Amino acid sequence: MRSYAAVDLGASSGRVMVGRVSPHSLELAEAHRFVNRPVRVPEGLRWDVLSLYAGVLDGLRAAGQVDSVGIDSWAVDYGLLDGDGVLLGNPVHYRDARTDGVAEKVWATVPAAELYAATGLQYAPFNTLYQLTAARGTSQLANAERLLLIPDLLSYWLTGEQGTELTNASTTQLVDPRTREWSYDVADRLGIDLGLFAPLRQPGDPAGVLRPGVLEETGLTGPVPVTAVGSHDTASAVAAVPATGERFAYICTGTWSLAGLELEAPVLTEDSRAANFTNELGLDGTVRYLRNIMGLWLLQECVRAWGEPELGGLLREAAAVPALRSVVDAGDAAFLAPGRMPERIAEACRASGQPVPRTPAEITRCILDSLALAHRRAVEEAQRLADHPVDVVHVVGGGTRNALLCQLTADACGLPVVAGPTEAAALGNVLVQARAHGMVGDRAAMRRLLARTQPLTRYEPQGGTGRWREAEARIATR
Ligand code: ADP
Ligand code: LRH
Repeated sequence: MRSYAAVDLGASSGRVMVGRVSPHSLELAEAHRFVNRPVRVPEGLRWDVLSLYAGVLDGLRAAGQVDSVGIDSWAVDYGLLDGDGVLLGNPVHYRDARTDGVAEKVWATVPAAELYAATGLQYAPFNTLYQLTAARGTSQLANAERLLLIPDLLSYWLTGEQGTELTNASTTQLVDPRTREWSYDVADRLGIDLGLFAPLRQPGDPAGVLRPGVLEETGLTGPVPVTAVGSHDTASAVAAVPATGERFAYICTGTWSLAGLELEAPVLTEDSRAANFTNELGLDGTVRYLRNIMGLWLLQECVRAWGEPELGGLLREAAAVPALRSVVDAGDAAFLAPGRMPERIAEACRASGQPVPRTPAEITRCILDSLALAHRRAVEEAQRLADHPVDVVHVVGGGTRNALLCQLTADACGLPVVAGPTEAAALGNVLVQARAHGMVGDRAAMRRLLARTQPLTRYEPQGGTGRWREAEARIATR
């Protein structure tokens, strides 16, 4: 039996979990959880990365002695360091408005179709490539000598060693998914200096040991190795999908819904680009072929606007609201920015000629129906575009605690949903460390261990998919 600490930072909360692993058992316990609250300063929306790092240290202290530490977080964002290795300002939040209108400038140099063929990434305004283009000419970027993605930045603070973990690097839109190396041509044409990035490292690679100062602050006894994991939280979550065969789709539900397939090779066709599917990199040469859907962010923002009512009660009321009265396009980037979410959802319903949801219960129902509809669409289109049929949809992440969403997703997809684990990213993080240290076997063995040890709930599809197809027709685009 060995213990591994998984630092997992989501957009809404961070946690340090401890996984106890043997070849036949897997237990996960929460050592510490803390809010991740972005801060709006005069220049825009920023991550409070120092408070996140403090949460990591508190978590490691609470975790106690472990055999290794791994870090994963949300994708695309980064910190810039000067020549002395000192952080230059607070990392910019991917929902910041600085990337508004930037894509068109990029496409004037590298047309969108060429960019997709080279990087396989779906268009999202916040891909690191667009963020770096938006940052051009700022004194911060001019003074930067190193760029570290968020998990790599925290790993650097813990160990003093720098690297760029591959799964998260693939979300920058600067990596070629065929070679799994930097896309030198794209970077060159856009004037992006790849020398800013530390060398690539793979999930499972050693990433240093905790510094003496960190050992002192956390009360741990060294040496404690840090191990690179799938440092993109979605890569870790997909690694922890408890699938028992090949014919499965997954939906990682949290702040975002990431819905798609695990493939052996990228799909870089024009149809795939038009459908806005992404080819992010996963473990062991796999590709995470998926679509980003706004996810429970829509509900988080409404709940914030309503003064944080209790979620359980709200979901019970939403379950009693008639189904599919109004739906919005939960893939629409118009919902990306924070603020006025109940009003924006009502406006979208009005604009598409549907009844306008008014009460919190009605708006919540509209969000959950819309998410299930977007899940259906992504699962169906991914199968067609990748020619990879599935028999089951695995739902993992915080959304597994929302039984109504899981049932609606099964109904909309017309497929059984297997929900769980809830802390999939942390489990994927733990298992990649365990594998690197020889405690578990290959990816299939990791999944068998998950399927055997983790509580899972099965939802059978009900009611036929006809009414979902009808609702789909009400919203013009994805
Ligand atoms: P992230 O990692 O992106 O921060 P999580 O995977 O932690 O997100 O999921 C957070 C979401 O899980 C919340 O926005 C909420 O909608 C859902 N959730 C959390 N707890 C519950 C609960 N008790 N009942 C229903 N849904 C829940
Ligand atoms: C989910 C996630 C997702 C990214 C988004 C920025 O936490 O990593 O995969 O697209 O955050």
